[in-house]
Amino acid sequence: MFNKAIVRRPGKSLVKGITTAGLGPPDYQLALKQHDAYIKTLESCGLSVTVMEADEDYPDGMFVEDVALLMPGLAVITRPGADARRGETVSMEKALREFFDQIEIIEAPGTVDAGDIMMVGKHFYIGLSERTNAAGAEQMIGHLRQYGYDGSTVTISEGLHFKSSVSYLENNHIVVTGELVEKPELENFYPVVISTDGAYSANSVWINNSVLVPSGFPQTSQSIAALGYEVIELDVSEFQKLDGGLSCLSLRF
Ligand code: CIR
Repeated sequence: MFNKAIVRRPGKSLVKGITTAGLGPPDYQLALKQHDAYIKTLESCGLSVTVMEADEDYPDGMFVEDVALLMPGLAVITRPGADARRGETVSMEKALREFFDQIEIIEAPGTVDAGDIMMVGKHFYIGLSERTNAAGAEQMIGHLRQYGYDGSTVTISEGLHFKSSVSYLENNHIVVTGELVEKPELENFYPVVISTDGAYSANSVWINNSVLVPSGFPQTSQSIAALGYEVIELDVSEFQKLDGGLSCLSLRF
């Protein structure tokens, strides 16, 4: 169960965020509205939400999931793979000091975006991607082991992050798409397989038996509801324009 979340408001500079989506620039006012609805939804799932102010120096700053990995008793501050995002960790570390006594930090030459990390109980699957390198994953696993957790790596070649293509819904269920459908590392999970046209919805978020699913993917919603979860659809079109999904917009703990 989660009881808290941290989000950061989008700034006007979001139009300068990193993207490969080719969907045009996001609309700031609409992004704010979608972000408001996202916060309300987290609250409706029982989370107390800390809202950090926008930081105009970091156009991708609202994608807070990438800059820290949180678990009971430990926060690890990452070292984001994109240069333009590296400084996002400074304010996040400050915010997390309120909640965590134990904080570890990924150092150069390691890079980690926590969007590449999927938590399954005490085990963390770490995607090796364009953003997360082997040195970063090795440091991360070292920190995890020190605190009674463990981790393993999965090499990926499609999508921005590992969790762009797979989400853990608890109860051994995953939502999965693309190359990850066939990955031996994930073969013991019960998969909801998403076709390539619905790939964006493979980034869904389990929160206390509800699952947030991006709107516009009825097949995904139906398949997840059929497993017994309450599905909540949310429109995050403006964040999709920056390659961001539902999970990236919050840190849940
Ligand atoms: C980036 O390229 O870093 C941002 N535009 C999108 C980050 C999305 N984060 C995530 O999937 N965890």
